[in-house]
Amino acid sequence: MIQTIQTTPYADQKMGTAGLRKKSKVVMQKYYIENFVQSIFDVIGNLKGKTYVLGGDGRFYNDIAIQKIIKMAAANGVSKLVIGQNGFLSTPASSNIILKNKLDGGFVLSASHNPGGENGDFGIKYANQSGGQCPSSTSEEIYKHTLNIKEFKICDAPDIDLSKLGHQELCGMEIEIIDPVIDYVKMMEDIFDFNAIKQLFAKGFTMRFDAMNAVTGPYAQRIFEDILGANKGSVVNAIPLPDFGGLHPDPNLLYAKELINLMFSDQSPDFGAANDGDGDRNMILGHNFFVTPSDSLAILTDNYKLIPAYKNGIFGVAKSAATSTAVGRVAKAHNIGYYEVPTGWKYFVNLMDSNRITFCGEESFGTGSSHIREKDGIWAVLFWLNIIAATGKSVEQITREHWQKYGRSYYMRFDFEGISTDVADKLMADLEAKLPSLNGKSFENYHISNAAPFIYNDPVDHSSTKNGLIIKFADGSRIVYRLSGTGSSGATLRVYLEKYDTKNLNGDPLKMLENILEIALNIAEVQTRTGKQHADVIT
Ligand code: G16
Repeated sequence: MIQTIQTTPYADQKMGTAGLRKKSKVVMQKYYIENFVQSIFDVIGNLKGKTYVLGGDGRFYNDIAIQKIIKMAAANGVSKLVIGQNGFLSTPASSNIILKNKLDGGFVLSASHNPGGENGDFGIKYANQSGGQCPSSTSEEIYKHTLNIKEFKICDAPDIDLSKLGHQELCGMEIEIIDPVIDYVKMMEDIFDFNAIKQLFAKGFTMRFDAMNAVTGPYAQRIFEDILGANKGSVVNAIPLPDFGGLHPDPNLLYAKELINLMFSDQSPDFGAANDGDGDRNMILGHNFFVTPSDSLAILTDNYKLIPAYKNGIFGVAKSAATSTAVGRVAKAHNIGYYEVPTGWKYFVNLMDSNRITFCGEESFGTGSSHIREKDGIWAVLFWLNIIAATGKSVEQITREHWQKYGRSYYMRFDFEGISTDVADKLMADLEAKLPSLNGKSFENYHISNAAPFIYNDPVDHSSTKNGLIIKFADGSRIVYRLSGTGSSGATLRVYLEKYDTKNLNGDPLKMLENILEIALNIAEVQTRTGKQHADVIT
């Protein structure tokens, strides 16, 4: 039943910030998935005795890709696959299953927050035994392999019935179909004070969780409504759909419109949150109030003692370089380790594995802890609910008190999308060449104290990674430039701005950052080079 089929390479199977992300139609090309997956199996090698997790966010083409991967895993000698029922598994749930059962890795079929559907995006994230995505050195090896691939192995058999829980067998490989939610719920119960949160809801506290027609709907309904007692209907857009019902499943101010409109209205519940396609991103809202992901990381870290799993102490905390420096001040106050890494959750994994950090987060709506090796959307929501239950304070009160204590990092990100790759690469290369000449220069009242590429030297594996360009000002303000690594075509320039203030805590972020924005756009010649006068997305 095992067939070896001849194929020819594709030149574009390079993983980005988080796995391979492509237009669905690209992935639907003949043997596209097969080439990529065979390359992973070939690079891992020696698959006998190995067990992998498999699942996804249910987006378009998941059903086809998952059957291909099952049959290829069997043909390549994998011993066992653990698969989420009907092919569903959120990224955090998958990481948990790998870690808890000490498995060899896994595959999540998702392009995360990117839209789905035949005209949307598709993706594959490959995790190794750490429960986190493979390091860049491995993805580079896999990419090289894809460029020379000549054949793949596949088991010639009918499709597996993914709706049936329990054990099956294919070409000598064991398959276990599991409930995707049970283990994840148990893990959350072990971390947070569910009784306190239950009492909060029992007293009439209201919330709205927008699952954006993506994978977290079933997890959120089980946890928030069934277990914690939030009103029925608190979780909306709860059924995962192949095209996310036309939504862009990115929990931010632009794409989670329905939730934003509600939270900024008179009908607002006490608390609002959204997750992305595969359940690793989160957005936190209060009545008329938005918490930036950078502030959220700082606030969660500052309140770790309120959470049962962390109350006895945490290691350190880490953030991506582009994320605001707010959490750095908290780390200093608590005298815990503090690390800055390149954008990409995989860079946190070594720090967690070596007990250097417990918490980590990114400006791109990602927060998490060492309970798994991926960011975790529902974890962040539960953390906020636990703080609210323990303090009796609102989201706005908690955040404002945090600013009183530590000062406020005004922070925004401006994305210039759909730029040609050549233009974007040249903009970054020219800017990098210009950085040394900017050191010591002043723009209006802003004095540049340091302008340099961000270079990360991993303290564990000693690898070195360059990611983005940073301009620091004497008053603590910062500009960070990066090209996104999660797009499926063209390039996206991200310009991240931060201004720290200890006195004016109630300003409008756009107003507070308008001078730095102008400086940032001028220095990099963004408008003339991209032809865009304004950012396409502002978060
Ligand atoms: C992925 C990574 C994150 C990263 C984000 C944005 O998230 O896991 O670590 O911050 O992409 O990356 P970029 O700025 O390169 O587009 P996700 O949720 O898409 O898997």
